This record gives sequence, structure tokens and C-alpha cells, in this order.
Amino acid sequence: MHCQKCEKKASIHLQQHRMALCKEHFLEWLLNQTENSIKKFHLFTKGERILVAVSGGKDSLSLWDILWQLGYCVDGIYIDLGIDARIGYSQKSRLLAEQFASERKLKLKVVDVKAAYSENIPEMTERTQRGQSKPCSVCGLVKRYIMNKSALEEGYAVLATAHNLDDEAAILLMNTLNWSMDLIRRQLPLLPERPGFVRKVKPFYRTYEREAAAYALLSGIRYIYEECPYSKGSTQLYHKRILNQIEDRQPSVKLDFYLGYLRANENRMFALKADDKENIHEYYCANCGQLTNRGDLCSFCNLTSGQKL
Ligand code: Q46
Ligand code: ZN
Ligand code: ZN
Repeated sequence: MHCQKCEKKASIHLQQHRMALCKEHFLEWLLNQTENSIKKFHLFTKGERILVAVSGGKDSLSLWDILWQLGYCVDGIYIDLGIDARIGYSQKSRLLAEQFASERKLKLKVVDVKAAYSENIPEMTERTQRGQSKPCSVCGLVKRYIMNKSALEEGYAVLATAHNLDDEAAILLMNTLNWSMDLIRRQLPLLPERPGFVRKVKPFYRTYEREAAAYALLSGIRYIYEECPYSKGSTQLYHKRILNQIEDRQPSVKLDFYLGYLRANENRMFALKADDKENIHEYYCANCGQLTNRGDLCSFCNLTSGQKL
């Protein structure tokens, strides 16, 4: 098969876009597609400082590379979760993130959870949720808190995460199966800033996981191949597998599903009703000062036993 743009041998066939491209044209195409995605939803501009959340995986390193290549002002944040010292998931991914940044002379902030809060994620989970085998809810809370806090304290206009189309379609499927309207309403590529919370964006909302992986491989980015050991058996992976099976029979179903949701949202099908009380943060945490919708301490300070942050 030949590249649609230059007749060289194709390196990738994008069935969902009915297109085959050589290495150079694929890399260029993904850069352009990401730029168009950013512009379509006004995610950020060239004059704003962006903080990208980096895990050491293919999606986040590809996103960081693309934003840098496009000329955005973008630094990274890596959170060392202290996960599974035995197979060294956190050590390996941290090293890859640090190497990526130093090779390109980019700024990477590393937050070591254990050094900052005395316990790593498995230890926090063990102390607070005995019997729970998975630390994902604790981990999600800690990551969200640290990313938001770091972005605000260091004056970034926006926090970017590398959620890709496969992630978004799987989450949308789960939220739709449960009719979780509050979550569905917030599953947008841009969540605007509000007091105490930085703007959050997902520039890869229309990028297939396979495209992000191909970008990393073809541009020589070294990333961690292993998934977090705790992701095994997760509901999100199960929904991803189901969507992959449908996509095999019906190419572009994931893209159509998510873009259809965005269109419905533009038509205000999921708009908040005037009397909806969701997402209203009315209190300040007594320890860290962050807005919270519960009195006294926010969920993060409760988790970390109210230590001074
Ligand atoms: S890192 Fe953390 Fe994920 Fe690992 S413990 Fe669960 S939430 S699976 S994205
Ligand atoms: Zn070509
Ligand atoms: Zn707090």
C-alpha cells in the first residue's frame, strides 16, 4: 500500500479515516489534526503557559512532543506514585519521562508522593481502604489534587492530559450505561477554569490510541510499554475491548460515538438545569484552602490525615 500523499510505501493504514500514510506524512497529519482539535474548542493559545500531565506512557509523551513541535509553551509534570516497587513501574516510567524532557531541554516538575506526603499510593490505600485490592480511587484523587495545585501555584493557564479517543469513548460508554448525567455533562475536551480550579483540556480527544502509539514509535520516543499493574481487569479496559470489537466491524464507530456526543452537547442536550446543585463548591478546606463541596477538610486532606500541605 502506498502513501496517499507522496506514493512512498505506507507506514500506517488509518482505516477509520480511509487513509494510508508514510512515516513523514503521518507525523505531519497528527500534528495538524492536534492543532485543529485545539482550535476547534479553543483549548489554549500560543501565548498561554501549558502544563502537561506526563505518565511516561505513549499518549502523554506523544502529546508533549506534539505540543512542543507545534510551538506551544509547554512544561510537564510527572507524579511518582510509588506503584509496585517490585516490577519498578513508577521508577521505569519516571526515568523515561525525565529522559524525554532532558533530551529536548524541556522543563519537567516531578512530585514524589511519598516524599511529599509520607506515604505512596499503595500505602495510602492500605491505611484508608483495608480490603480494597485496587488503589485507583485513591490514586485518581491524589493525581487530580496535585496536578491542579501545581498548575495553580506555578501560574499555568491550563492543565493538559493525554486522554485519547479510546479512553473518552470507553468512559462515555460506561457513563451512558449508568446514565451518570453529571459525569456525561463534564466529559468535554475543555473544562473552564473557576475559582480554585485550573482550566483542564484534552487535546487528544479525537486521536485514536493506535495513532498516539504509532506517533511515539515512528518518532523514536521511548516510553513505558507496561501498563500500571493495577489497571488489569478494570472496567474501562473491558469497555475498550468491547468497543474494539465493534470498531473492527464498523470502522470509526468510536470517533462517531464521541463526536456525536460533542454535537449533542453543542445542542444543549446535556445542559444543567437551573436547579441542579451539582459541582457547586461552597466551602474552603480548613487545611489547604481549596474549594470543596463538603465542610472542614477536602477529600485530599482527609486522605492525607490533615497534614499541612
Ligand atoms: S495509575 Fe493509578 Fe491508573 Fe494505576 S493505580 Fe489505577 S488510577 S491504574 S490511570
Ligand atoms: Zn507520504
Ligand atoms: Zn484540603
